[in-house]
Amino acid sequence: MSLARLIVFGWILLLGSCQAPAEPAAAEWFPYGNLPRNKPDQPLSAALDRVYEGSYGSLEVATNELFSNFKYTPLEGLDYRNGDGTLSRRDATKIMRINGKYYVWYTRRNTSTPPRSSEEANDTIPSRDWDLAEIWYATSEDGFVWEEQGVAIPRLEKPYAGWRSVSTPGILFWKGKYYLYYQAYTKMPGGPGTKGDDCPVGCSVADSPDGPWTPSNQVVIKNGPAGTWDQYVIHDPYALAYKGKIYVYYKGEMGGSPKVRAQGLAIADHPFGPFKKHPLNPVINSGHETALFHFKEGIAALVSRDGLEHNTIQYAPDGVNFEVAAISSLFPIAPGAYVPDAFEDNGNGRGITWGLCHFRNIGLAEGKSHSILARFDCDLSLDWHDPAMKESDIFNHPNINFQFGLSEEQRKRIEDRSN
Ligand code: AAL
Repeated sequence: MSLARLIVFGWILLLGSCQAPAEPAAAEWFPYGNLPRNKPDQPLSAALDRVYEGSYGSLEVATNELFSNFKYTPLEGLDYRNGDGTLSRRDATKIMRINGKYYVWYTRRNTSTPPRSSEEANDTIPSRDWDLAEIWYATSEDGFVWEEQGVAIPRLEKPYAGWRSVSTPGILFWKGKYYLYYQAYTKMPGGPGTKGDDCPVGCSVADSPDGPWTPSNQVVIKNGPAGTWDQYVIHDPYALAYKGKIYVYYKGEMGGSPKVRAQGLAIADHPFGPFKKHPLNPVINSGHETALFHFKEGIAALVSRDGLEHNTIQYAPDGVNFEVAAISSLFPIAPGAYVPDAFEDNGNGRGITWGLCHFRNIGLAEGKSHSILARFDCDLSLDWHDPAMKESDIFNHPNINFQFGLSEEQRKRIEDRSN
């Protein structure tokens, strides 16, 4: 090619690169209407490509079985002493239906005072809402009206883990027996010599959901070795039967401010262990108290509160490699879902439609901090379709947003910046 032709060709390329790309031919436009379920055979942007390459399954949230919004209902039947902060219930387990009744276990704190600072706390004054706590349980005919039945796991005797407090239970039904996992404190949460909320996990067994419960008197899921991501905290033990084994998902905390939290997985053949932590831990990069449930051949997770992928519903076809399947809002905090097939392990998980959650720090400003249990409903089920649960654009009164206003310091900084 002569120099002259090279110069002309170069100008054409240069001008071409400065011009907007040519409009696609009609055949290449992204199709309208039936919201293609299968990836169109044409160039796609990253945003459209991940619709088909990720776990979304479809561009349309209304047909995404793992998308739902959440509706809330106050529970009847549980007293909180007019919210004086001495009685708190939180961190509900998965719900089980046994002999025609729903069962749930939860952290119950009944102390002479509401939680105080770690400096003021002692053997009778709690340092946190879940300090000096026990595991209690309640039953219900309909999931709305609940009747508290009594203590399931009292604090253990010294020196066993759990003598300071037992909290945040997880329920497992395995080979005809019931197992309760729980955070087993030997140190005051947030107290001296801790990183803030250090504890391992203990476990107790019963032949009946009404007890009596016998503790294993051993730590069943140990903190990781020094320098590892879960060296201080093994929280929120959540057990499912999967692939013929016991899968316990749990939360670890990795320092940082606010703390970086992630979810790990420990697997065992027996409820008391030994548990082997998965080599790919952490398996979820966000979340706090995370509810999981069988879905098709895999495991789905409600990932709320913390982290890059908070307020997402995630799915792992193998129970280990989770991908974001949907994003939602107004997530339930510390969800304990009713998971009818939690212990069936049949490779055909059907999903969930409701559960209990909690609202925390109620009365905090008045020095009466406590938590209450509540009910959430959703449509994350393959056997149910409620279009009202499939709307992503929820409307809330502006006063809700105005409650989350600027602090005085932020407002001043903004005004100073604009002056
Ligand atoms: C909960 C859970 C664990 C934490 C505290 C009580 O929501 O994450 O149990 O330790 O908060």
